[in-house]
Amino acid sequence: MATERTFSIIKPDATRRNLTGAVTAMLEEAGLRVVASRRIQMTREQAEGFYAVHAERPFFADLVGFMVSGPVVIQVLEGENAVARNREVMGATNPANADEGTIRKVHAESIEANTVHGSDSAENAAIEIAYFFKPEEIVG
Ligand code: RTP
Ligand code: MG
Repeated sequence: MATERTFSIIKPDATRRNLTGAVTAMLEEAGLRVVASRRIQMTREQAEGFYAVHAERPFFADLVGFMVSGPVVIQVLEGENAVARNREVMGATNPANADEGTIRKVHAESIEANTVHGSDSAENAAIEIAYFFKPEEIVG
């Protein structure tokens, strides 16, 4: 399996609780390497564009409101099978359904305030990475 990259967001519920390091440690322990990282306050326009695929979903407005409610840490993660490995360590969207030891089981507050985002395919990872990072900001 070749080295792959995925896109991660440490969400506002986690930065608010000072969990950036704790979450990053769990990602690193899962075999992922942080090859780009930046703390930002997302604008409403950025959040709407990022989640455009969910625009018609009933939770869209709440989701955008949540994602701009505080700082986030955007990261590019690199490793073997990085997309799947990251989804595995994140756990299920709803923390009530997440496996023991996953980031969402350990840290998430609710189905919305669920601590992390991770790309769901290699194709989307490339799109999401390019949405926030210039190539020269990623150092593998
Ligand atoms: P993500 O995109 O953040 O990695 O999460 P995911 O793939 O596990 O979940 P997705 O279906 O893509 O949903 C994106 C985010 O929207 C919020 N959500 N709220 N209130 C609700 O029913 C609901 N469902 C989803 C969560 O923050 C979810 O991570
Ligand atoms: Mg998703």
